[in-house]
Amino acid sequence: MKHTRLLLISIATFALSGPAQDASVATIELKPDAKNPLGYDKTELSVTAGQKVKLTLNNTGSIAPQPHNFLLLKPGKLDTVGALANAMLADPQGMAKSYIPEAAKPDIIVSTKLVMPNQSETIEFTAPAEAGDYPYMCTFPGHWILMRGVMHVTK
Ligand SMILES: [Cu+2]
Repeated sequence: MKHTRLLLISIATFALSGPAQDASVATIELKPDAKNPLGYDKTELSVTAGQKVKLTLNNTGSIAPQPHNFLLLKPGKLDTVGALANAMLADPQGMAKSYIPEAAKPDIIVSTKLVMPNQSETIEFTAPAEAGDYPYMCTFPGHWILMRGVMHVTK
């Protein structure tokens, strides 16, 4: 009798804390574009300032599979980080560093590691508190020119 009751309580607790109950989390899935292997399928994202974000980079469905990553940057930093990403092409440790430039770290809000074809990675973070347009990009060599987008953060 006692056991049944405990079980019911834990099921109820689980249901309340389950992800489907939490409408305040922005759930985003990004994939390579089905037709353009060097682009994301979404080039614009919208979240609310300070909102919890659960973002999955799902590297499937591309006609030409490639590794990809996702870096969310401070406003106005796309070209700066892009130039650093280009310079990493010559770095023999590039792959091990997920092609995330060390010098770009102050400009990176959040990033995934390099996600191989048919793999995915989910990151959870809090959207910036300041409203604005935050660029995102893939820093695998040669990708960022096309593989980029903007996360609109609104109040
Ligand atoms: Cu890429």
